[in-house]
Amino acid sequence: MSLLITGGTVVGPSGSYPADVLVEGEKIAALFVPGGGPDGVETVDATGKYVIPGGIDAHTHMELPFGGTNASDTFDTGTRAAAFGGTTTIIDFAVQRTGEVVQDGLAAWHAKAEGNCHVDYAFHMILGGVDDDSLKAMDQLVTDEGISSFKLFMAYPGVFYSDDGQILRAMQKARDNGAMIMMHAENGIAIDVLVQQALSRGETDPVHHGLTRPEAMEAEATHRAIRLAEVAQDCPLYIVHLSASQALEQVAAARDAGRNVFAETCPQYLYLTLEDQLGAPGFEGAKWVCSTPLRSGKEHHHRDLWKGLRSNDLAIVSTDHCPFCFKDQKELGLGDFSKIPNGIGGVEHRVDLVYQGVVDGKLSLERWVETISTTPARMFGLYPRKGVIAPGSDADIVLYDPAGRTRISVETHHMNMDHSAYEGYEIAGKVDTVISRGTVVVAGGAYHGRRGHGRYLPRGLSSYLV
Ligand code: DUC
Ligand code: ZN
Ligand code: ZN
Repeated sequence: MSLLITGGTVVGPSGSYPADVLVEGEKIAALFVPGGGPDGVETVDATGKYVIPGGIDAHTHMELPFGGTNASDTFDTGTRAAAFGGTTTIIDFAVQRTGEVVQDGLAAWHAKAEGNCHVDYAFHMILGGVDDDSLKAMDQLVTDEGISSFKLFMAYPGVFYSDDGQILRAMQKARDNGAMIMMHAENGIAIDVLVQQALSRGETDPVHHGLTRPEAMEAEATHRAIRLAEVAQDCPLYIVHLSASQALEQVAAARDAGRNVFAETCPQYLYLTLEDQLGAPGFEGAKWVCSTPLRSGKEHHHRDLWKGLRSNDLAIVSTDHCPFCFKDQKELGLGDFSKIPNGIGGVEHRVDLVYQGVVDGKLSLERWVETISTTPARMFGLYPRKGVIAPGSDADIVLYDPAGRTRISVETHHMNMDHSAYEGYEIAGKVDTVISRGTVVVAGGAYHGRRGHGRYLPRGLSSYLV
């Protein structure tokens, strides 16, 4: 089936220009000067709208077992919500639990996702234990399974934690096979001491989650990860969910020195604060317990992160979508903040929230598209199949209406959560139409997609490898 998108402005990292876009089957077939496309083809009128490549959320956790419960979005509910928000690809984290065979963890993730996704999906692999077997498995995943990135944790001792020796070994392996090491950079051993000390003083409210994970612990771990990657002959390193100015300084210094170091941030660190959300009265702040934590609005983190996005020291905005309901899930931590499951849901709102940065003059239109779609595709081996409006690419296309408005609320969102981290936020723009591999899945606020439409995407190596 053919579809001609007419009258819109195509936006990509290198510029914006009026063009009509012809979709044939699942692919983009051609771009035309306005009015230059074929006759007799079904058309979609994009007059006044931006025509952008579908969003790619490179960091989600559907159904993640965490803190005695599971993230509340399934691949079904989470990818449907993603589609509503203009995200047509997710890269979720398959998990190898400590002691488990890596390939078994991967098979379990495929079983959760297969046949359930509304948009395309790929996997990174969390290594819960680096040993001879998992190091060998890294090669097999890169070569045979289309998984070219591995997440390690400097946080969560006893759960996902890797020590420095394990991290170094995994980095050396990645240097050899071309994979990317993704790092949760917080000093979990020291943080656990601070947590126990706070609890013993009777400091049990959610805000203490943030206060016991200070900026210095993120900056120190970020620095350590960068130096370990240097020892591993400049293994490609990607810092996930970067939240703090001093951690950003470490990344910027490494990049200035020409190092193979990249980083992402998330909307929660661009908009929400330790005082206003995590510090909400009573137990309310539990909604915003995530790690890394929200940072103080009295410091300069938020401003610095926007600047980092402009300067490319921050390459990507992902969500770290890891939703838990307040009732029964966040409530596991009543009376003890350390038992609150860590995570915020936002897969539906990333495209809008970063667009608001364009409206606010913090980001260019082109950089918006780059940080939410093109760079994630390049960073994680999906380009040019994804992340660009160009002939031959998958027809994952969003028509975005700059004259529209979006009000974020639990009443209207599609994620499986009983609250919204962004309740009441108003965005001066709106996702209008969403096309996934040539199929219109969202139009006029209505859903036309289906569970099972989304396919697994084996990935190649990062385009940014040096
Ligand atoms: N951080 C979170 O907030 N949730 C899941 C895992 C993580 O690292
Ligand atoms: Zn993490
Ligand atoms: Zn995460």
